[in-house]
Amino acid sequence: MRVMDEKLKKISEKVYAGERLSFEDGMAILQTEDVWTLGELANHVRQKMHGRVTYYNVNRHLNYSNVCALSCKFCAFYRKRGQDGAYEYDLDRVKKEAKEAAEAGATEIHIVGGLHPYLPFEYYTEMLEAIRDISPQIHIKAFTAVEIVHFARISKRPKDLVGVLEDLKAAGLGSLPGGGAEIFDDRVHDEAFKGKIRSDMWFRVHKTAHELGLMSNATMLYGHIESLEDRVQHFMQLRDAQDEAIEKGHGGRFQTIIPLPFIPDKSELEHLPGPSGLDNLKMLAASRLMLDNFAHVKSFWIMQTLQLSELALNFGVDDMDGTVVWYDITKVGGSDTHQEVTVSDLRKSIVDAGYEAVERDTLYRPIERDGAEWRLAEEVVVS
Ligand code: V47
Repeated sequence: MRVMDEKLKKISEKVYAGERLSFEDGMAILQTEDVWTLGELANHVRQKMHGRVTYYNVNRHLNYSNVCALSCKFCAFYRKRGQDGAYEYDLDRVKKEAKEAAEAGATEIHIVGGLHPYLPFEYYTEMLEAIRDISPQIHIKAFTAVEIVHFARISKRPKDLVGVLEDLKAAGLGSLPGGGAEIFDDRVHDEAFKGKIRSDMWFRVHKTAHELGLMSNATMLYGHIESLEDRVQHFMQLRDAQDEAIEKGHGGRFQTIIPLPFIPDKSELEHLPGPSGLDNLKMLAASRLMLDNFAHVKSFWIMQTLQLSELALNFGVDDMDGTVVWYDITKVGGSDTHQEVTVSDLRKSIVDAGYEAVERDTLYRPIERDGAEWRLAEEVVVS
């Protein structure tokens, strides 16, 4: 027989009363073995916010280079220049990828790369301009906070984040992805990703973007050397920053939290086991419960698996992202987490789980699609 965790009883009262949860509540959530009650609570919030709707999008990832000045222990992607497997795309390759994405009906290109030591700032603005010229309709979600800080350095204005973001925006940047947040804790930072920006800079970049009216996302990389306290602290800091963004009312804010389970293979932390499936479910549910001011919780199925993502729709998740193309099979470039899915597989997964599949653009506006042609659903109603 199922026994309800006593600590979840108090949390349950708060959740049903719509009250904000505390740090201690966050700890109880991550420590509980009563995963079913946790799921019910996260699902209650999810249903209140989104009903049966589950979002997905048709996007392409563009990893322009894996050459990186940093050597983060958790990362299996980076290479040093000249090392076996190191690559960087020239503009022609970027254009080819953009053309393919547009022809495949993608609504978004998600761009991330390493901190390349030699490419000039113009490489990045030209990349954005080239994509915008090929398809003005595609939303460009690009560059993690650490890349933005790198651009400020290479364009010799280390303190001028506004200038850098304005230049990128003028060239076609639509929003910032949530990567590079890892875990907002200095001990973990110094041990696992020393050299990368600390949390204060990550937040400064996102706050600056929000002030310029740009939306952004947030991630948490968990299941490596961090503690449960670190995870809850990470939630609290994100929630505070989102309160501030909403209060300031500049228009920009965090849209989505994407908890990322650490995948140990081929990283310097390969000896660690990585999180379990249960841990992943708990983190998705905890994200929904702790981040009451975030509209969306995304299960990045490429890291979570499609099967777990399907189950997670009952644990607080309302969004399934991934590199999906409407008719085609596609792959994530440059990593060992290669998986393939068609849009119909993804939709089937959502419908089989009892939910309504809604295609969205990057800003969570519903899409009307006819093959590779698409437009915003509101536009259809208006015209
Ligand atoms: O920043 C690196 C993480 C991130 C590993 O904003 C790893 O919509 C697991 O941020 N195991 C990139 N994770 C991915 C990312 C993302 C993905 C999907 C959607 C969005 C969004 C953002 O992946 C990196 C880093 O935090 N990462 N190495 C690893 N071994």
